[in-house]
This record gives sequence, C-alpha cells and structure tokens, in this order.
Amino acid sequence: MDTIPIAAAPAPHQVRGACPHDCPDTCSLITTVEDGRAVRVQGNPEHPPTAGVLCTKVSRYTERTYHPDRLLTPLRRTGPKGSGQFESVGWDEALHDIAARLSAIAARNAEAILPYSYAGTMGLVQGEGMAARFFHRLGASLLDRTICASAGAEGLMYTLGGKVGMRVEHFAESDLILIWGSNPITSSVHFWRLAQQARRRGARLVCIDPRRSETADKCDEHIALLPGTDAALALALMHELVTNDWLDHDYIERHTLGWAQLRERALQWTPDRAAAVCGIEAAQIRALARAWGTTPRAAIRLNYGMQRVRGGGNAVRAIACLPALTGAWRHRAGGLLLSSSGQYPTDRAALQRPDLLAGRRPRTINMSTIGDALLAPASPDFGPRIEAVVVYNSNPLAVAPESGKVVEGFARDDLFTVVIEHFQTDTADFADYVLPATTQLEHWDIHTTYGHTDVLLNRPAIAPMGQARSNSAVFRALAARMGFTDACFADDDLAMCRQAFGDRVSFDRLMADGFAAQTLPEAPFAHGNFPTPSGRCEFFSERLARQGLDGLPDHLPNHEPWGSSAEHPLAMISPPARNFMNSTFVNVASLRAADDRPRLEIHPDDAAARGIGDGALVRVFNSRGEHRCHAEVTTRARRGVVHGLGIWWRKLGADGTNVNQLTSQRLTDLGRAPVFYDCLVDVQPAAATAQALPA
Ligand SMILES: Nc1nc2c(c(=O)[nH]1)N[C@H]1C(S)=C(S)[C@@H](COP(=O)(O)OP(=O)(O)OC[C@H]3O[C@@H](n4cnc5c(=O)[nH]c(N)nc54)[C@H](O)[C@@H]3O)O[C@H]1N2
Ligand SMILES: Nc1nc2c(c(=O)[nH]1)N[C@H]1C(S)=C(S)[C@@H](COP(=O)(O)OP(=O)(O)OC[C@H]3O[C@@H](n4cnc5c(=O)[nH]c(N)nc54)[C@H](O)[C@@H]3O)O[C@H]1N2
Ligand code: SF4
Ligand SMILES: [Mo]
Repeated sequence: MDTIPIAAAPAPHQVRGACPHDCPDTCSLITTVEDGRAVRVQGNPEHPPTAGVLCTKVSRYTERTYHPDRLLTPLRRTGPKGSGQFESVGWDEALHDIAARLSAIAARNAEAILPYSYAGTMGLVQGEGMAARFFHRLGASLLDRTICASAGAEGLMYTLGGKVGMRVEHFAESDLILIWGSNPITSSVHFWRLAQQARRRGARLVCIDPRRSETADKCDEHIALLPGTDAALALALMHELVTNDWLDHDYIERHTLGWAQLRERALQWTPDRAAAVCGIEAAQIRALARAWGTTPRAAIRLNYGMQRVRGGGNAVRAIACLPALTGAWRHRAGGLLLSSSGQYPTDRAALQRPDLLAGRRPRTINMSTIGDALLAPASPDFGPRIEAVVVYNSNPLAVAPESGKVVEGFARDDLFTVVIEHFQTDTADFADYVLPATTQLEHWDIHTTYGHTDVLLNRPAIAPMGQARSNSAVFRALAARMGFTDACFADDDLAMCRQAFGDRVSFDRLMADGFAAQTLPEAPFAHGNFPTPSGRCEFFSERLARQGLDGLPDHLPNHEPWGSSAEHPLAMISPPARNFMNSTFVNVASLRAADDRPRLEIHPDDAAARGIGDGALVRVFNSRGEHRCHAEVTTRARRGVVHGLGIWWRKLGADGTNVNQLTSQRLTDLGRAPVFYDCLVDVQPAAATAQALPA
C-alpha cells in the first residue's frame, strides 16, 4: 500500500510511481522501500501498458539513485570552465548569489537570460512547471524545444491534425505492421511486446531502417534504405497503390483532402526511381505496396528516428497519408501511430502560467542551435547577447548538435551558467553553480506519455538524497529570493499535480492506483473526424501553401546527401543505444559493462577499403570536427552508412568528444528540428593518421 509520510513508515512498503524518462512506454513503477531506502524498482503488473515489466535501464534505477557520484550539495566553480573543479557551498549562499546575478542581468534586459531544458524528466511538474512560471515572470527568452520531435510533430499536425493516431494496444490485432524509423527492442520494449503478440497471431512485421537493428533482426523483412529517403519510399508505395488500384475510394472521397494533386505527385515516383534514391531494390517496394494495399488491418509504428534529416517533416507527411489511401483507419488495428501525446486534456496554462509574461513577448531561442546562439553577438535580429543560461533536465554539451560550437559557447567567461543535475555531466563541468536535483524516487510528479494514453502519478518513495531539491523547489526558492510574490509561487508539488488536469482526470483514482486510463474512441478516424481545419486527412495542406511551402508532401534530399561528397563518402546516423537513455545512464557501471566504450558500426567492405579491423581505434571526421572511437565491423551497417550508437558523455570517450562533434546545426524542413542523421563523414584508422602527420 502507498504511504505518504516517508520516514515514518516502519515496515517494508511499496510506492507507486511513473517512469520519468523520454520513452513512449511511460511505465507504472512500484518501488519497494525498506528502512527508508529504495531496494527495488519494478514494473506494475496492474498497469496494462507496463504489464509488470521494465526495461533493463530502469530496473537499475536504484543503482542510479544511490550512485556514489550523485550530487548531494550545491557546488560553486573554483577552476576554469570545463575543468570540473568545484567547492561545496550552502543552499543559502548559492541561491543568494544566483538570484543576485540573474536580477542584475534582468535589470538590463531579462531576455539575456535563457532556460535550457528538455526531457531528463517528462514530468509536468518537474519539467516545465514551476520553472516555466519562474521564467515567464522573469521575462527571460523563451526556448523552442525542438531537439527531438518537432519535425515529425509538425508533419503530423499538417496531415492528421495533431499528435494523434492508433491506440497502441490495438497493434496486437494488426495483420501487417511496418516498424518505420524505430528500434522498439531498444527504445520502446512494450510496443515490441504488442508486435510479437500480433506476430503470434500471424501478422507480418516489416522494419524500415538503414541499420539492421535488433528489431530488424527479428522482423519478417528488413528494408535498409539510405538515411533520409523515406518520403521517396512512401511516394513510390502510393504509386503502386494507384496503378494497382489498391485504394479505398470511398474513404478517400469522404475523409481526405487533395487526392487529385497527391495522385499526380505519386505517379512521378515509380518504384525504379525511388529504389535508386533509397538504395534498395524496386522489387522490395512493389512487394511492400502489395502487402500494404491488400491487408485491411495494416498499421504503421512510425517513430522519430526517420525525421532527424532535412526532409523529416515531409517524410512524416508522406507516410501519414498511407493509411487513409487504403482505408486502414476504418479498423482499430489499422492506421498509424507516431505520438499519442496530443490526446491529453492537460491544462498547460495552469501549470506554466504564460500570463505571467504580462504582455511581454520575449524572443525565442531554438535549443537545437544553442551553439550558434551562445556565440551570437547582440544584434537587431538576434537581440541581446545571452548572458546567463539555467540548464535543467538536459545535457546540451552531449546532446546538442555540433558540439564544438556548444562547448565554445558554454566556455565563455562572460556567461553565467547554472546547471541543476543529478550528476556532474559534461554540461555541469561548465557551470558556475551546480545544484543537486532529486530523482523520480524523491519527488512528486504527474505524467502524460507519447505511446499509450494513460495519466500516471509519481509519489516520492524516499526522502531527498543529501541536500537535493526538486526542480520546482529550486525555482520556488529562486522566485522568493528575486521577490516574485505571485501566489502561484507558493504552490507545492502535490498542488501542481492536481492542477495539471483539474477535474478532467480523477485525482482520487491516481492517488489510489498510480495511473488512470482515459476514455477514447477505439478507431479514432474510422469516420474521418481528423483534428485538421477541414476535418479530413490533409494530403494537401492549405496551411503550408499559405506559408509559401509545398502543400503536398515530397522527398527533400538531405542537406548532406549520400554520394554528394568524395571527401566524406559515408552517411553517419547516431541512434539510441539499448542500455542508455540519451546521455542518461552512461555513468551507471552495470549498464556500461554491456556497452563499454563508444563504437562506430561499419560494414566489412567499407572497413576493409580503409584498412580498419574490428575493434580498431578510428577517427571519424568531417569539416565540423573529429571524434575518436572504436570500430565495430558488422553487417548491421549497410555499405556507405555508419552508426555511432548512443549519446556518450564526452568525458568518458576516447578523446573527450562524442558523435555530436560531427553533426550539424542545420534544421529540418518543418519544425526547426536538428538533423542528427543527415551527416556525412569519413573514417580512418586513428593510428594511420598519427603516422601521416608531419614529423
Ligand atoms: N534505450 C533507449 N531508449 C530510448 C532512448 C535511448 O536513448 N535509449 N531515447 C528515447 C528518445 S529521446 C526517443 S526520441 C525515442 C526514439 O525512439 P525511436 O525514434 O523509435 O528511436 P530508435 O529506437 O532509435 O529508432 C530509430 C531508428 O531509426 C533508424 N533511422 C535512422 N535514420 C533513419 C532514416 O532516415 N530512416 C529510417 N526509416 N530510419 C532511420 C535508426 O537506425 C534507428 O534504428 O527513444 C526513446 N527511447
Ligand atoms: N547524435 C545524436 N544526438 C541526439 C540524439 C540522437 O539520436 N543522436 N537524440 C536527440 C533526442 S531524441 C533527444 S530527446 C535529446 C535528449 O537530450 P536530453 O533531454 O538532454 O537528455 P539526456 O541526455 O538524457 O539528459 C537529461 C539530463 O537530465 C538530468 N535529469 C533527469 N531528471 C532530472 C530532474 O528531475 N531534475 C534535473 N534537474 N535534472 C534531471 C539527467 O541526469 C540528464 O543528465 O538528445 C538529442 N541528441
Ligand atoms: S524507459 Fe521506457 S521501458 Fe524503460 S521503464 Fe521507462 S517507460 Fe518503461
Ligand atoms: Mo527524443
């Protein structure tokens, strides 16, 4: 049974929580506490999407929580930026100094202050809850949180009307599942469970991914296209649907917009043309089209892996048209799911209080180009130079593109940086103050997800470690120091959990069970009703056309298309590693035992052509930089494409860099998102390079 007073609980007991990580599965957690110490974190068997199972990472959550390197006191920098030299200080002193520094900057121009945060926790309270109130009241620059999903989100918004789609549980009843740009065995293991249920019933699973991922290994078919060519594939599938008349004319007529135009575009994409662009066989495209066109309960699990390229938004648009063409949406086990997060009645205004801006309209800084932003001088276009950054729930030194510039920006001596963290990350090394944060076992929060559609409540299981405070407690204290007296700064975390949904979700149920399911339609678009302006699936988007953009989806070649550079002939993608969560968990010993050093997967032919043996130290390079890691010679890589898995901590790598040393700050077609997987490089044995250097 759950208990609220933590220290008072004598006997071993269990506390219900929610996994905070940026994973579509958002599991319901059960933490066993003995003598005030969390001894086990397990999946809640009563929560259907969790089904009693957690991934390897989070089943090690106690190891991370009680890690000997947990930050337990506030720290003030004593050495040069980046050196990692700090001294312990008291909260009073730290908060006093930080408030004074921020107040002084705000007195000149609050827009010179920037929050930087992402999804270290996906909680609505410890994410953009009290923090948003604080920065709104301050009038700081706004942050455009584009680093993960905004290209796909916009693509979906223009086509289907929002982050909406199939209910994930119904994939178990599908007869054909395209796992497109996703490696669920790594990144969404509960979806994989559903796909296997479908398969046991006879479903066919097709994986569309340049990499022969762990998931591709286990599917019936793998289509290993070149990175950034998904729209070409989708358009050629449409070509086949048209020429073979595998179309649901009634559905198209009643529930879609712009079919005549899309049909014409699709007819330009013969399988042969697309095959040449995608680097695959035309026969594979024809077979896939036949399967999609002749299977009523056909479903696509699309994921964000395919939208981290220049044309990512258009690619999502093209793929999102496929279920409407064949009327797959008529069935609850047909359609598409990229994200379910648009299906919550969240009261963001109550949580984040944008009204505290009081008419001010601060500029917006794109988090995906933080390197350039930190280096930008004041100008009429840009506004004031950034003078202070407050980082929480993110590790930009490791995760943001073109890290050479990000490091240069954070190294500025005239930049005041506060990092709220669990650990001394690469980013924390550049802070003026590091403040210790609580983990999910130590604070309240409330969660939506982007996979299933339940709401989850997270209760604290143990007392905060050391002097750690929750993000909201830190921003509450800073607000007080800065003289913000608005009543909302007195709300405690539990009150904020209640505000997130008001009466729209039963808080009693959340308190009792830890989760609450929403009542939603089984087959949301069986009869149209898309949340677009027209209520239809918009093949042609007037909204895009009005912005002077193509109203139809198209294939937009990468910024750095494969084959376009003799100097950098390899395309590099850098998808998640199974045992890490972005850069989180990289410092957890038991997880690193399985993934002991940064690797680059490379095809045997590409390796042989460069004299690279398995396990060799290599330099991966392009015009933006160089990163050293160890080669893994493997047919997981197709010829011409290399994979740098996982977002390593820079300081744990061979030369103090990670793959983002190579990625660019260019953006996607829609959503202003980064293009992590649109990146050309070459690779050489590191030793050979050393010999080639002049004596
Ligand atoms: N274990 C683990 N789980 C995670 C994460 C993690 O770091 N580790 N990260 C979490 C986060 S933040 C997110 S956003 C989600 C991401 O979840 P997904 O988007 O499902 O990401 P991945 O599972 O990495 O799958 C991406 C796949 O896309 C492939 N890919 C790369 N480029 C292309 C392309 O151009 N076209 C196609 N078709 N495929 C391409 C990659 O090879 C990879 O196998 O996962 C979450 N879950
Ligand atoms: N090359 C390459 N780069 C990528 C990607 C890729 O596939 N390839 N993926 C991109 C994607 S999809 C994403 S989402 C981003 C992820 O980028 P981030 O959201 O920055 O993710 P993490 O690296 O996990 O860093 C989260 C940090 O938040 C901290 N944290 C966790 N909980 C709390 C809390 O309650 N309070 C505070 N104060 N801190 C907390 C953790 O300790 C951790 O250091 O990375 C992007 N970068
Ligand atoms: S990371 Fe994903 S699979 Fe693992 S416990 Fe959290 S929600 Fe579940
Ligand atoms: Mo992400």
